[in-house]
Amino acid sequence: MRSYEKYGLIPQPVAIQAPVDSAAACPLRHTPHIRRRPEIPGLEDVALKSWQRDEAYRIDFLGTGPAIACTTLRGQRNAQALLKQIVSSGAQVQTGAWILDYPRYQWRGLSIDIVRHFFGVDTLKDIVELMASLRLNTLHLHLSDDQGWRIDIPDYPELVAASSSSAVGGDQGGYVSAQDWEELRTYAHARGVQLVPEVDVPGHTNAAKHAIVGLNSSGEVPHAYTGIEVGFSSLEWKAPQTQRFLGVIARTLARVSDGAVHIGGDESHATPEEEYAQIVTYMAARVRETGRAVVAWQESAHYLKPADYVQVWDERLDMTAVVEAARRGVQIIMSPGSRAYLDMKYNTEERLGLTWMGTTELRQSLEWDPATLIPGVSADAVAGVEATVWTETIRTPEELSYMLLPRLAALAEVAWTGSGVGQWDSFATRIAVAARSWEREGRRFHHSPGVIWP
Ligand code: TNX
Repeated sequence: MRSYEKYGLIPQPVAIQAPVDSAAACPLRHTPHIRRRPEIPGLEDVALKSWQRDEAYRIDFLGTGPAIACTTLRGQRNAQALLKQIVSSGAQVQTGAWILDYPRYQWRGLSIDIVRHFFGVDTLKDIVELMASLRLNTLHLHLSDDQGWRIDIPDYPELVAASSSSAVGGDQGGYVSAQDWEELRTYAHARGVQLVPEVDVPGHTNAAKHAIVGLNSSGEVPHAYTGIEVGFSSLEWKAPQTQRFLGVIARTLARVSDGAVHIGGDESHATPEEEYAQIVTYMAARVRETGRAVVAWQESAHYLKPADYVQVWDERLDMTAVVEAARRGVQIIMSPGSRAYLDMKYNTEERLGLTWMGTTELRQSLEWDPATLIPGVSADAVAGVEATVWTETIRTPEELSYMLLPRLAALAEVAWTGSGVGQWDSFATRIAVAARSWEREGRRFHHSPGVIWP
């Protein structure tokens, strides 16, 4: 075990200097001394992007306690999250030690499907806490799908009235009110996590069409849906309410977003190509008008503009449009199904999860490099990494935790350090220490092979 591995740091910081063991221990429980300054000692000559400098920090372990140097509150929060991991590990740090750190990718996310099964603000807050501990900064919430509608839209009260109570398998639904959202947002901001709301169009819209007659050109609404098929529903460009609906959704989500609005665009197998282009183009334009950034799944890559984001999820599909988008200046978020889909089963024996991308153990979530995943997409075009969890089979907060952990920690390591290739041995040692904190916090996690769990 290398000396720093006993601290259970995840993600691994850029540089750690540990002095000889004979030095006196730093009193870790002293409130850290925090200094904001224009330059962080040790990073003066490192070429960093301005957002990286904002997130960077240095911790010196002194005889008087830890001292944090950072340029912004973001850096300070990152430092505090790391200090918390050290303290929870129970290990000592000698005076004279220091840590210098900054992230490789700016977008370090987790997306949660709260439609197939509903998870409310208390569960989401708990996940925000977990994210902050892993220095993740983006919580993307999937708020609409065939099975339900999960956010109150004041201009269309019928959405939650008619479509929020349903969920997969006839289970209980729910929705997030404006007040719930603000509560979650305040909580997330205090921990450095931004919220990205998603309403998925033009597919995955059975619940919207069930609630709003005017989204159906036939004038008849479809039945509520509680199965787990995908790709059968579609908005219709010519239906009387479609354009108004898209505009209202774009404006409402822009108001509750922290910078980006996700418009979906995936698996629209029931949408004719021409209508797909009309709807995605129209919706993206409505979002851009609000000043928010557009995010969409990879199928819509062809319709996105520079400064939009495209989220890659099925690396088996043809990547031509994604590569072209990246060349135009569209930023890429990497959520490859075989690595980042935390609803895939760990192994074939598991009760929970799906297998359309195979099974995914911890090591597979770790050992990949977003910069080389898609030939033709340059490292500079990659904005970051997002883990996703879809909840067709996941019904309780305990089950959700079990699917997230330990794999979310591997994705956080990739997003922060840039690549998990070659990191397994070190990671496996560190995660065994980190898992002791999860146990204390009552978080359920899967005991992936290759780790000596507590
Ligand atoms: C694909 S990923 C979907 C979701 C499913 C998920 C299940 C994506 C953009 N669409 O609708 O829930 O697979 O793993």
